[in-house]
Amino acid sequence: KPFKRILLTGAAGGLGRQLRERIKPWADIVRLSDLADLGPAGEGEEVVQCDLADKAAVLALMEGVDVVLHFGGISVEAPFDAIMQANILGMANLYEAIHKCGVKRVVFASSNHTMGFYKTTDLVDAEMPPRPDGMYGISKVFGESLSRYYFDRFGIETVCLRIGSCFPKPGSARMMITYLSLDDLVESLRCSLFAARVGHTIAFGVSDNKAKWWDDRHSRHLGFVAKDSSTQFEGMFPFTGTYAPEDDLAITYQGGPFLLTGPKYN
Ligand code: NAI
Ligand code: 15L
Repeated sequence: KPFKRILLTGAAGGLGRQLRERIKPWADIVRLSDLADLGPAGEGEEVVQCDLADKAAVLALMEGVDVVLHFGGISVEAPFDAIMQANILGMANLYEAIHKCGVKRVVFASSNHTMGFYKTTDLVDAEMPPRPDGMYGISKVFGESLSRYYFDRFGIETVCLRIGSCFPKPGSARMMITYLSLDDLVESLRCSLFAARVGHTIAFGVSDNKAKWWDDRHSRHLGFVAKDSSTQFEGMFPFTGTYAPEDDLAITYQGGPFLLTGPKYN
């Protein structure tokens, strides 16, 4: 197999549980990690339960790892304290361990919420300045910036995949635009891990949906071509013509409902 050991963080999460089997062809051993229980290790698996905010535990977690798929952390808007531990301190711990252990490449599950304050009429690309839509989006911008530094300073390659909405089906009219199928996610991870050279790349993780907010011109070297589209779910979200006034922000900006939470500083 191409890699000896691949580390998947966030392996007990919605995406991690799906990826657990799908990434097995890529490495002799898949090391799965999460704060939450992962059940027993299956064949070709190692299971390590740990908190990303625990520096010593994260260093031990990285021992013997070739490549990392970093999906662990807080995945929605939340009080800043929680985001700070998992997504900011956790990210710093992760990259320090990656550097110390000689890991060559990382795929970081970033988010469309790094750009959530662009308007739904904008076409966004990876070279436009980040405009996060809350503490969660800000923490992902931190992760993108941190990984950029580790590439510039130490040559550790990272693909920051700004995932749209990766769920079995779109859950709203907005997600018809942001939908990423699981198969397309797996393919974008495969491309990110196996492309000859990725340097520090910011890419958008989105299927080939009819309406588009994101332009992938700066990540074509990954070779990712989406095969799926949200059109298969067309008709699920007919426009009713009426919105409550408090929904205005959610309609005007790409971050949608994340705009309505407001900063959760505490
Ligand atoms: P999820 O919330 O289901 O999974 C995240 C996992 O991280 C959980 O199992 C949780 O226990 C773990 N975690 C949280 N704090 C931790 C800590 N301090 N230490 C160790 N583990 C911790 O989220 P989901 O949907 O599976 O997303 C995975 C990743 O992809 C997240 O980083 C999320 O921000 C990102 N993403 C997901 C999108 C989606 O559409 N599902 C869209 C954009 C980004
Ligand atoms: C994200 O970043 C979240 O992790 C996910 O739960 C969805 O809310 C997604 O963005 C989205 O924008 O739909």
